[in-house]
Amino acid sequence: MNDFRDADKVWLDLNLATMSSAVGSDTSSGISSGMSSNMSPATYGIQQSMALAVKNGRISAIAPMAVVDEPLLPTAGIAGRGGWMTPGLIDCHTHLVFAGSRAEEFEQRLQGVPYAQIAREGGGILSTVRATRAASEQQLFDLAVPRLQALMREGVTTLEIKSGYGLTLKDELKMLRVARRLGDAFPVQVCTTLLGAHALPPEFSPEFASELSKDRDAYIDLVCQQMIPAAAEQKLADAVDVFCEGIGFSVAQCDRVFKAAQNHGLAIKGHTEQLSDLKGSQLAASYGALSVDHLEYLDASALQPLVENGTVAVLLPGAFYFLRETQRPPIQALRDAGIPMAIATDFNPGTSPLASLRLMMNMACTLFRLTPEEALAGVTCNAAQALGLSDDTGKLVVGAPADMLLWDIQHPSELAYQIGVPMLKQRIYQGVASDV
Ligand code: DI6
Ligand code: FE
Repeated sequence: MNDFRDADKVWLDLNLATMSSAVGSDTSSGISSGMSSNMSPATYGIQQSMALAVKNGRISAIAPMAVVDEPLLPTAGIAGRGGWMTPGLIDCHTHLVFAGSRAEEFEQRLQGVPYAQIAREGGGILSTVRATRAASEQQLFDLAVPRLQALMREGVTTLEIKSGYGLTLKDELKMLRVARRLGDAFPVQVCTTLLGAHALPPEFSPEFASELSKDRDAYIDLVCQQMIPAAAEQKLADAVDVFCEGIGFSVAQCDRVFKAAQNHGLAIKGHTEQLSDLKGSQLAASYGALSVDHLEYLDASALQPLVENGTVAVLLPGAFYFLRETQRPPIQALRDAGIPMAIATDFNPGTSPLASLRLMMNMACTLFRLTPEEALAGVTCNAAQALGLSDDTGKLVVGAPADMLLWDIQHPSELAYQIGVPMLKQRIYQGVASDV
């Protein structure tokens, strides 16, 4: 009871979806316990009729209402009552900072021009690169704010933001500084990722010289010798990512990027197997990658490196949907192998202009056949793991960061079910609540 009396804030009469014993949250079980990710029917780590206390930005106590002596609590300390509480939502893969629009490209694609062809012809990612290079740091910040606010209004308390539309040392660092500033300016945690190896910038393109592969390697030199050291030294990046793809970079080039990232103490992530099976996921996992992302073309028989290295599979159903892909990630194989699955928006102007993590939960269920419980784990505890955050992040457990959401719902399965109707009552970041 003292934990509650001494707390900064207390919430009463809660139903908790703690996610602490939810599907996919036990990553220690590995491949041998193939049932681990799917055996408990929709538990969400539920605890009903509970009280929860917060002190110094962390969850300090969780107890049944029956043992909390309410008259002894200071009235001013009671921050909320009733409803369902979940961990704050974590969007572990976004390209939130960019300038320009790709609406015309959307029209082109609807007329049948493939994404890869648009990219090869200098559109796609490179059109966003041109607009992002031309934009000032302040302009990029201002453009990103409404996107960030849209995610926050839905309950996002942590998100990752990648660079990758600058592709020069100066412009990549500019993007990362904007990402850091967003985290300083708003009540949200921002993790930053350097994605210098996103596309070959025009000045390295074959028209400027004779041999394609030589140009790509020269650009990878720039990523490894200048961007990664500078981003690490200026503490602008927490992780390094690559686009391992025919229209991106080869496995050998990604290998060089990962080595440089490792040498500079940065975490590793990969856009892998989105459009073809180059085996980038296995490479990234061999470097102990936090996550491999997309995975539509991942070979279901090659998951052992992910299991051995505790690499999270990040599913991006928005990009799958927006590109009207038909090849699905090997969900059942990932589930059988006990590989934690996270879900993210991949918010970006080309393949996923969709700033709704709850819509992604819905799509993960409808398009990829995840359960609503797996979807919630995918945007809480498993997304935290994909960002290398502490083990208790993304869960309602004592000691965890007090990033929490209070919902007006009957059951947590509603979070993946109903989209567009406001259900969030309170968003709590580091123990501080704001009404939504
Ligand atoms: N895969 C994606 O889905 C995004 N980047 C990547 O490597 C798309 C980026 C874009 O089209 O602007
Ligand atoms: Fe992406």
